[in-house]
Amino acid sequence: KVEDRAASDADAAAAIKEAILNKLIYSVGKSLEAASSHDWFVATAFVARDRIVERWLASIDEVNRTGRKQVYYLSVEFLIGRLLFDALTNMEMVEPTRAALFALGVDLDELREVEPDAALGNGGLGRLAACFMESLATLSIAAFGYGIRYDHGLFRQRIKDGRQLEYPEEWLAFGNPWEFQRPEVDYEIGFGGRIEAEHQPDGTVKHVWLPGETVEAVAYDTPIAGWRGAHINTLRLWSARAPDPLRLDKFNSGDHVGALMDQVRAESISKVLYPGDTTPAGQELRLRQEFFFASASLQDLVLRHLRQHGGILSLADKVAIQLNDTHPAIAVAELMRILVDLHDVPWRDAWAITQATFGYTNHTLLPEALETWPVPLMERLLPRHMQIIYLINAIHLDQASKLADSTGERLAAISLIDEAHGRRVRMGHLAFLGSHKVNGVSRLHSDLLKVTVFRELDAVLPGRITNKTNGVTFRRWLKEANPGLTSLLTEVVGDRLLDDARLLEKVAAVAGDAAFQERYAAERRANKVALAKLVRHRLGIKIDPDALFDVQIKRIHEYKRQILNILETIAVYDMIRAQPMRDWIPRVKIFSGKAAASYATAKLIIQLANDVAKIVNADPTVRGILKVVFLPNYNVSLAERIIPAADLSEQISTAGMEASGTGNMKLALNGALTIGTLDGANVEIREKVGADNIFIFGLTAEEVEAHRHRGIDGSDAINRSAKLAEVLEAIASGVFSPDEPDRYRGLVDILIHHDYFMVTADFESYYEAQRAVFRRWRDKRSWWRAAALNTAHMGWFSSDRTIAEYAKDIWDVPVKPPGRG
Ligand code: 26V
Repeated sequence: KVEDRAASDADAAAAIKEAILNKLIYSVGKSLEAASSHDWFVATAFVARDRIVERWLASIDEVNRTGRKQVYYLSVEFLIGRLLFDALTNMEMVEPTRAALFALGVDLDELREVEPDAALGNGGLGRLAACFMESLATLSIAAFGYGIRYDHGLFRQRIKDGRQLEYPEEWLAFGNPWEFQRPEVDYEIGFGGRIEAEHQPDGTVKHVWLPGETVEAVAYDTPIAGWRGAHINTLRLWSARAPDPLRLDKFNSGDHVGALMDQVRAESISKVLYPGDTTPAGQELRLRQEFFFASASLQDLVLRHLRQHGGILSLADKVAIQLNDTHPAIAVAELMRILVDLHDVPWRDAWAITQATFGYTNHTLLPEALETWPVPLMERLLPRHMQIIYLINAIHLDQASKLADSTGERLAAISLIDEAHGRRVRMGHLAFLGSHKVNGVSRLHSDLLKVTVFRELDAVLPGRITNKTNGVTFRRWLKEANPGLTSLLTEVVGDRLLDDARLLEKVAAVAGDAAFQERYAAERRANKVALAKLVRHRLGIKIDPDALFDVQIKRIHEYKRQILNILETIAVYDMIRAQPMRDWIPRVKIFSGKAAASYATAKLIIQLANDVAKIVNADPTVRGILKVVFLPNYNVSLAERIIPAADLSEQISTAGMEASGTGNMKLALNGALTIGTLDGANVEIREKVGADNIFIFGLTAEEVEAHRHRGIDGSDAINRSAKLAEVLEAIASGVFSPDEPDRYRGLVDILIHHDYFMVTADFESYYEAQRAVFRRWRDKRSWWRAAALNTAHMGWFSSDRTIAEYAKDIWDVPVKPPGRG
């Protein structure tokens, strides 16, 4: 048996080796001798892609034959990262490919580093979309992801003199081996122009939109393989093209630049990802992006539906569309236009189809992040859609006004038009009305939706809001990121671990076992050694793998409170200096994350972290007991290196402000203990891993609300904490910015007088929680037991579970778990 397996492994490796050589020569056009590591990467990617494509065509064929319902996931962001190991892992080719390349003198792990990250997203929302694509395929759901093929993804971050600098990102510079351009799949996207009303013989009026400008959307397809390759879906990204490549008349008259103007204007739509994160850039280009991809996606899926099923009236039976936040919400009006104007469906029927087809996921409660568009802008750019929105609104308000408890105030709150801030269209409201289900992304977040942004809509349309707690794909975030730990876990739970993540529960039985703990800790240590090497290599900072790695990795934002973490770091620094010879626990504070280019306070927080790192790391009295590291250019690939090496996971947002978090899940799964507030999915993580195995501190969402009501001055909290006062005084007086002593005075003033994010109110409680972490760390048996129990109980946070819930409760499509027949 064993010999058979070895022989077939060797056969597999030999076949892959032949295939790679073939690709290198005939598709890359290089000889063995001349090939660069990038050439080897492309050749290897092509081999994996070939195997995926075979199954892809079979999947497409099966879906066409059976005519089963299709899910469409519309998202302006897909934060994918690298794809080589996703492809190899899910096609179960990693080991034979490693052996094949080894025989060719090439190291697979070096090749892996050559691939650029596809960073077509800002943070949590975009990464969630990427995890969902993988789980959709894993569960054999017939699904398309629709988005934008940005020429440039999220900016590359460099730190110079402690400050963030942004550089353009160039993921396509060396081509993209995973995608297929589909020049024949293109649609016209209109903007502006006017509407003609044609009076029909039957007394009705037909509206014809005559756009003033058109742009073409061209499809690029990337196949997404599910676990064990059972099903392959398509990620279809749209690229903008001008209908005419150049104005020859202008060119011939000598205006060579002017000849290209229209092209530049059209193609700017898919040029670059908005790096805004949570503050809506009130930009015309952003609205153009949103309509561009929403319209292209709808035209595409309607055409596919008509080809497969003949008539438009069955759309809702065969199609489910999920709106990932409000960014594609204009699709509600666009589908109404397609149904009513282009297919002559009566308004009432069209509205029923629209609502039955769409679902809407909300990802944030931050008021500044809820998209609204000025009415004049909408009227200019999308005149017909604005008419449709007015009509939807009129019917909606008319119905609501007939309810017994209807008041003018309530009608104003549920209207699609916000009249209080200079007439703006509320895109969240449009998505809500146009959908049969609206969901938040953690239980707390979904509950809060009902009492905050959608309070009035929920009262008028009760039962529409549901919860779908986020999840992450364990193929990437456990097996690919942490192969050593995954092998150990597989020994305990069996090799169906990635088919059914709940099997991880079996680890609980051995969590207290000394021999198991030793092996668990050894895997973790190897990861920490690897991260220490990376830190040394990139920053020249030496860190001790046996120190506690305390990690905060996420976008930099005031509500995520990196500053709270920095304050605690300084408090500990002060103590070490006061009593250098106490038996301190060696700790490394690791920060990584990007700030929106226009978010001045977030950029100042980055600078503070770097300034503190510089002072602390150079202080001889500290002797390496405390190190502070800011790793530049946080992205998916860097996360894959940090997460398996983290001991402590910082999830310390102001309660009520982080919709869910997903980094919290990845870190706990890999055995980091969480220090966090009762916010987002932390609440559910505590329930699953047990209150003894997580460090919860701080105000609850309710208490934050009450506290804010009383005022947001931090003075009282500061007066009550000598430690906090001392830390703030040090920052404000320039201890960490001797070259510019006033650099952080403004930042400290915010905390003292306008502490909206409750940093001062939570400081003492956070500080105490950190001391509890230290006490636990001293008892290594207790620590590793808790870590193993975290891993054991995190199975529920697999995105397979999340997607199965969407399939059942929102999309009404069947799922087929992997690995069974
Ligand atoms: C807004 C904007 C505004 C215009 C510029 C570009 C841009 C990009 C993104 C956003 C909204 C970001 C919302 C978001 O990422 N929410 C996160 O979603 C995660 C997945 O559900 C969740 O885990 C995080 O808690 C939540 O912050």
